[in-house]
Amino acid sequence: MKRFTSKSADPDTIVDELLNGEGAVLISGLFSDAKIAEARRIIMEHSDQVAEKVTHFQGNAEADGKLNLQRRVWNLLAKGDVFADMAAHPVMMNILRKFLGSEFTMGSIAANRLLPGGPGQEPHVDYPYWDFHSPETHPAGLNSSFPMNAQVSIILDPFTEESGATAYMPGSQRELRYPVEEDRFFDSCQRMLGEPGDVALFYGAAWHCAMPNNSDHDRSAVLIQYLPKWVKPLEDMPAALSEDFMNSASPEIRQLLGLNYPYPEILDDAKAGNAEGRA
Ligand SMILES: O=C(O)CCC(=O)C(=O)O
Ligand SMILES: [Fe+2]
Repeated sequence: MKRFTSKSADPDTIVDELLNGEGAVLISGLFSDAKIAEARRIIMEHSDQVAEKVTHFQGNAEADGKLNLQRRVWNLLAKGDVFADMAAHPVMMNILRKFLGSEFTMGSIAANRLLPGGPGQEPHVDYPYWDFHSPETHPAGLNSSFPMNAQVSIILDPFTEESGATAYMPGSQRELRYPVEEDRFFDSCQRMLGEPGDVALFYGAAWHCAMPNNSDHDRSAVLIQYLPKWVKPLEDMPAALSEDFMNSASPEIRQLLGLNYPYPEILDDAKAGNAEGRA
């Protein structure tokens, strides 16, 4: 995986690497120790007792009785100001404007915490491609020549081979399909290794998955899903956030919440029209 710093993170170079290269890059040192500690503290607090609803990519956890060792915390914008800072980091915003179009949005911001002993996930592609088990439910001719997703993992604990750093298959983003047995994903995958404060940025059409955590420490990351403006988001964040939050949101956060592109809209209210007509 090519590694960049906030200084060397040239958007054109990174966009080319995501589309035509490996499909994933690492940008180091984007977040201070204090920010990472704050984010981590909140996530641990929200996941210490019990995980919020886990909805996807649990590998064999259920069969192995290990469901409780992969925990999600959803709707992070509602859980601390630090997450709005993370979501709208200017270095990331610059790259994502080039990759997804200048009015890109955020479809989800959640944490994935793998406890020691936590199982990995099955290799997969991310939303909106994640139900590509049934390609016929998507439009004819759809391919990955342009991106409908960018994934950011903000690393909160050391991501090592042992702790379950995300695995990925370089170049697989160009295929737009799920891996099959013959792809031998686990034999040829690489790992997104990094330190707290680093960011792994990848095109979610690339095959990837969390790996088992065989270390003696937690392995947590903030996972952010970014989308072009016209892709329906995964989380309904505007509905899940308080009025106060919405009223004081920065222009960047308003864009990320999709408020600059508020469709569907009612352009002719049939019900009101009928009522008037009858009156
Ligand atoms: O936590 C990880 O390493 C990856 C998580 C992931 O890919 C997902 O949940 O979609
Ligand atoms: Fe994923």
